[in-house]
Amino acid sequence: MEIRFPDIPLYQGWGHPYRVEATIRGLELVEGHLPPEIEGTLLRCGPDRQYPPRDGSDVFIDGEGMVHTFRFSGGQVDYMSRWVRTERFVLQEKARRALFGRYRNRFANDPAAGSARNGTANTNLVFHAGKLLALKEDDLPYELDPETLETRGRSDFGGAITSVSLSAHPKLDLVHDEMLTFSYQAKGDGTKDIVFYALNRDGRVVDEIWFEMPWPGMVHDFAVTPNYAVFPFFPFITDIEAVKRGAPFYQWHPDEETQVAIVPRHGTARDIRWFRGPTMSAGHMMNAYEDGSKVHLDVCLYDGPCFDFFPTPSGQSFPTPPPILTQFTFDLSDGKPAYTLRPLARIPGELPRTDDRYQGHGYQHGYMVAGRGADGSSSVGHVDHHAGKMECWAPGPASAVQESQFVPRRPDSKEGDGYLLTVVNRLAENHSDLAVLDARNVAAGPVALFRLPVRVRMAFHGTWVPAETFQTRRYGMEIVP
Ligand code: V55
Ligand code: FE
Repeated sequence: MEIRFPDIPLYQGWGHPYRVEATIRGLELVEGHLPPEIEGTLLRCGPDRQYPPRDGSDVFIDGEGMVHTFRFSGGQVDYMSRWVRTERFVLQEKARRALFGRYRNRFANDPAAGSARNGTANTNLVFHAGKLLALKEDDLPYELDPETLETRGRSDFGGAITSVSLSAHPKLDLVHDEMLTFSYQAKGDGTKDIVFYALNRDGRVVDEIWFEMPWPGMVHDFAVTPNYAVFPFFPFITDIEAVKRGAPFYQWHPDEETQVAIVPRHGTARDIRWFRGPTMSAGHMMNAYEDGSKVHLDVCLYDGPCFDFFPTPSGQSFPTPPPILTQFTFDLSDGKPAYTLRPLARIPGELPRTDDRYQGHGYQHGYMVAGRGADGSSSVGHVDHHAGKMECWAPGPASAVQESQFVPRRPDSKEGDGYLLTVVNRLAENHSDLAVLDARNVAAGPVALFRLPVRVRMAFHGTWVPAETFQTRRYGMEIVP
């Protein structure tokens, strides 16, 4: 069987499948100096096609999970990339070809895929309760060896998780070592079930709230505050009968409103408050926090469908302007189901992050991938919510940044006092760099810049694990008032 990737826009230039597992001991430093207090590992995850897709088409959220690690130790940075050996990957490796159909469509699988799960582990990583997990929202996590990145197998936390999948956007409470997460379509493809989980530092489920979504939807991300879990439902809806006939896994329903569930974390499904508003969509939340009787939720919000490859049931797709960081405000005191919207930035941005210690709390600093030039370039954006200002660092022509990771200078540093670690894609030169920015002065550009001889294909999300945390299994971080 010949291996020939189709000539589709997704695979042109930087997007071409890379399929390289690399090991580089000691990246080359080309600018500045590495601050010695950065000790730990940046882990990132993204898709990379193992074999040409079965029907010649692909979407950027599919493809086998490739994990990238940057280990900062003793003044040097080691890089490693490894595919996650999912059930799907291993079967395809033996067959030497793709066996799985279109994105999440198990009805389009080769019979040789049998009853194996579609999960690609291609979206994010989390280290919790001593486990390093690679995540994709349509399957349970895959546990990896933190040292070698060898795949240990799928994990349901020893039977504690009974949903069929777990979100790729868990939130970690870095002070109390809790993981807050959820599963949607939690009883199988096309089901309306959703469940919120809180797992303690030992990986035991301490809160579990099941409820029903308004429809069998896509819930890519959520947000938490000390008292609430916030779930927005945008109308990307699964019609499993249409999927059987070959339709995309989701269809966009412009006639449905946005609905938001505010779930009391320690309450029951009966206590959920529902809100409604105009049809919009989003993948990613920057943060949420409480303010008296109000809950604020900051979202990279699209005025339309954020994916053009999930058209309406009649096959219509819409061009959607780029996302604007926008605050939803829910007032829990007045009993009304409406929310308000307020833009927080003028420059479009995606892949929002914060100083992770402040997830769920009032916060000043946010970080995003900002803007997008005609040549595919983009910038690191720093939003200062208190000053109402945004500053950017552009890495230069034909250079795009990936999602930034904040690293606090010390576990008890003030909010935003630390560094941003950002992979920079040199689109014309076909390699990547790793930039280390002072998070208090993003516009000044990197304090250290490392050059990789290889490219780091677009990864979605990642996490930072301090060197000690791999040993102690504790983050031991503090929130400074
Ligand atoms: C999203 C991303 C996914 C996915 C479903 O950004 C939704 C939204 C990276 O994979 O499978
Ligand atoms: Fe995501």
